[in-house]
Formats: sequence, structure tokens, C-alpha cells
Amino acid sequence: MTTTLPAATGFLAAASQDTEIALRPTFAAQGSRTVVRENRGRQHLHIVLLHGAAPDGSLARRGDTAVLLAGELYNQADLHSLLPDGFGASGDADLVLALLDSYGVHAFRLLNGRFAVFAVAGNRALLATDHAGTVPLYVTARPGQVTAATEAKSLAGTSGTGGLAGTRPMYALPGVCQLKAGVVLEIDIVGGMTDVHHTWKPPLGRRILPEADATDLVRDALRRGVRARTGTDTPLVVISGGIDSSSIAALAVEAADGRTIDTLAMGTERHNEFPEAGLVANHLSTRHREIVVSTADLLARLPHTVWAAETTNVDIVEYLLPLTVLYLRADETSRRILTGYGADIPLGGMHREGRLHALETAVSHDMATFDGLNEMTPVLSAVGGHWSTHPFWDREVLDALTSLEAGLKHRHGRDKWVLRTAMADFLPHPTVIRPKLGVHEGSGTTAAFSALLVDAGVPASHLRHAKHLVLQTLFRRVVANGEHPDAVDLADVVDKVAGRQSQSVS
Ligand code: IOT
Ligand code: MG
Repeated sequence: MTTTLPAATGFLAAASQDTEIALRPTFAAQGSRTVVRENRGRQHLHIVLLHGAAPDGSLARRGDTAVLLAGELYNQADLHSLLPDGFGASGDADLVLALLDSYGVHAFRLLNGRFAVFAVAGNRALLATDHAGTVPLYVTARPGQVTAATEAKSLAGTSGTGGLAGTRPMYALPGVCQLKAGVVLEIDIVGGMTDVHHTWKPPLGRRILPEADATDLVRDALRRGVRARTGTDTPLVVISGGIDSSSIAALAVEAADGRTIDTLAMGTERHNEFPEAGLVANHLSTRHREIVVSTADLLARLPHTVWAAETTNVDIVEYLLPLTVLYLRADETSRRILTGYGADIPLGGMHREGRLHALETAVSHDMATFDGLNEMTPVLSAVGGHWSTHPFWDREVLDALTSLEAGLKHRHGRDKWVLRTAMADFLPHPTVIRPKLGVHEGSGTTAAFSALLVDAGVPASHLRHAKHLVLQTLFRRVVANGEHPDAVDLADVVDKVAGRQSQSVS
């Protein structure tokens, strides 16, 4: 059963031959730290676990195998059914260890979860991401040592040969590689040889279904995805009042079985969607709160967003900035937070396009390019001490949504038709038919970031490039150099980029 936070939310871990590796843990994620050191013959294991309450369920050992899991599994019951009766796994790491016994590295194909795994089996290190890589995992390796972490900044000082199969290089961090989504990377700790196994790929085929079957499929999958993520504590759903987050809130109310759930909406002094979110909260009788943030406070968190998400992608940072602020202000105590993030990717919701060919092209493109953007990273909410989880990117929900024929996504003149219709009985009619407004638009983030640069003298034609330069500078400072984002003077960074821009224009 899921509780407020998973047993571990992050880690830095090293396996080495003959000499123990000194680790320099640096995390944006909040949490307690537990250090584990073990010597097994010539092999040394050195782990720093990041966790809320008790980290016990995150580390399992038997014989010469150890499994470390940050995050959580959502199909435990199905997984248990594969193991002998009476198998008493006490945590997700135990379950993975038992499955490794039966299935070897292919065990990872069975998992539906939000996790990063570091395992050692004899002389092999196994590193694994979930199907969508929603918990980023980074690695450096060279013969004799493998070091892995859920935040790239923790690997900044370690040395690696780079160019590992199944990974991509990281900007400004030589030798540091990021595991791709849905991958198990096997590394021979002594010799450094690698092997890659794929555990999931976005479906390429498309299903043709009668309308009612498609809406039932989507509602049932989403219902299971929400239930698996709803812990014993009161869930908190962050809602914009759009169809995605409102659907999650409605199903969380259903899963809460009579308990009142919490909802939260964020806006700035200039832009908010409070009436739309309030309508949903009222309809669902949630305990609802609104947070107003000034545009200046919003922009001031740009360094924190780069620090948490470890990306320099302009679009993604603009989506994530308002969410960073929301998570930082959400609650004093640690919360399990559900969002509607990600629905627009398999449903083509960012793409207001009725032509099926163009819609399918957009969905195919987005499903082929999400990997490495880190938009689902739990670190974003962990900077506020929380654990976020996104039911639309549950493996079964994602499989179902992606594989539907485009005409079920745009139908009868509506975008995301299949979702809107599936949820029609749960939500107020204006919510069901409300057109998409992205979080970067609804909060005015894109406009505010642009204004910051224009005011510093960046010509409109160079805005995008200038934004990217700002993010690269921030990344070098708060990720590669390990500075705390509070120490970064954003105005100074912007002025330097603007100075360079105006020179390059003249
Ligand atoms: P959007 O769908 O607007 O927001 C994502 C989630 O953030 C919402 O479902 C909701 O849970 C939360 N949220 C948004 N606005 C607020 C608010 N004002 N108050 C409280 N919570 C809020 C961008 C986007 O438009 O987000 N994300 C897209 C896809 C990004 C494209 N990525 C890609 N091609 N790889 C998405 O699918 O969510
Ligand atoms: Mg959305």
C-alpha cells in the first residue's frame, strides 16, 4: 500500500572493486539521508539513501545480490501473484529482488511504477528506469567502479568514460550519462563491459474501437492508475480546472471512499484559472485552496526549476516553473500529490488540430521525444518535501491512450474527446468541454520570462535563443557547479545574456 512518501525518494550509490569510492551527495530533493556501507570480498558498496520516514523497504539483499529502489511500484498485487504463495515481501525492493531470482534482468519488463533502481548481482551492476524514465537516473562508470544517482549534480565530481550504451550524455557534465526511459543497463563492475535491455517502448500500433469501448477503457485504466497512487493519507490533487487534472481529482474522490480530499490551485496576480478550478472543487466537495504568487516571485524560482529538473529545454522549464512554485508553497508537511501532467502528450492536447493526419503526427512525435526532458521528475515536488505522481503516465493508462486511433482523440469537434466523454458523468459540463490552456499560459509564465529578457534589451527575434542561454548558465551553476539556487542572482544572469545578445545583433 502506498503511504505518504515512498521508502526512498532518491539515492547516490557506488559499487567498486578494491577501493571504496568517496561520495559527495548533492540533492535538490529534501529528505533525511541514510548511509549504507558494505564490503563483499573485494567489492565495496557505498549508498546514500534519501527518504522521508523509514527507508527499510527501499533496500533488499540476499546472497550476493542487493537491490536499491527509489520510488514505488503500482502493480504489486499482480507481481505478488507471480511469486510462491506466502512470499512475504516487505517492500518494493524485496519484490524486485524476488522477481530477479525468477526472471533475471527481464523482471524489469513486469514492473509498472515510478522508480529508479540500482542493483548489484555478483560482479554486475544493474541500473533500471521505469517505462517512461519518470525518475531520472544518471551514471558514471569506468573499469572497477560504477556510480549512479537520481540527481546528476551528485555525480559532478565522479569520473567516467562516458558514451555508455542505453544512455545519453549530459550537458556540462563530462562523463555523466543519463539512462534512457525503459532501459536496464548491465555493467560489469570489474571490466566495464555493458549490455542494454529494453523494457518498454511506446505503442506504435493503433486500436480501432467503438466509442463506448474506448471511453470505458480509458476510464477504467485511469481509475486503476489513480487508485494505485492514492495512499492511506488524504490525497492532494493540484488542479487547473482543465479536463486532465479535474479527471484525476474526480477519480481521487472516488478512490478516497467518503474521505474529503484536498485540491490546490495556483495563479499569479495577473493570470489565474481560479473560477474554473473552484467550479470543480465545489462539484467534488474537496477541501480547496488557492495560492496567489506574484510574477516576480514566480520568475525568481527559475534557478530552482533548473536545479530540480536538470534540463535546459525552454518549453519544459516554462511548464515546470509554475509547478515548482506551487510545490514549494503547497504545504508544511510532506504530501503525496497527484497531478494531471502528461495527458496532453498521448492525446495530442497541446496540438489544437482536427485533421487526423496532423494529430497522429504530433502524438507520434511527442511520444518519440519525451525521453530525457525530465518533465515528470519527482525532484520538482521533492524540493518542497513532497512526492508527486502522474496517473496519466501510469504504464497501462499511457499504453491505452497512446494506442487509440486519432479519431477517438479528436471527435465531434472536440480535442481529447475520449477523455472528456469518459469523465462526463463525474464533472460539471463546462469543465468537460473547456478548451485546453497550458500551465505556462494559464500562469503567464511564458509571457513573464519573455518580458524579463525584453526589458533587459533582448530583441524579440532572439528571445528563444536568449532563454536557452539563460537556462544553460543556470544549469552550469546550480547543477554542474553545485551552487544553491538561492545564491544565484537571476537579474545578473539575464543581463549578461542580454549583453551578449545585443552584441551579436549589432
Ligand atoms: P498542463 O496540462 O497545463 O498542466 C499539467 C498539470 O499541472 C495539470 O494537469 C495540473 O495537475 C497541474 N496544474 C496546471 N496548472 C495548474 C494551476 N494553475 N494550479 C494548480 N495545478 C496546476 C504542459 C501543460 O500544458 O501542462 N504539459 C503537457 C505536455 C508537455 C509537452 N511535453 C512533451 N511534448 N514532451 C502535459 O501533457 O501535461
Ligand atoms: Mg493538461
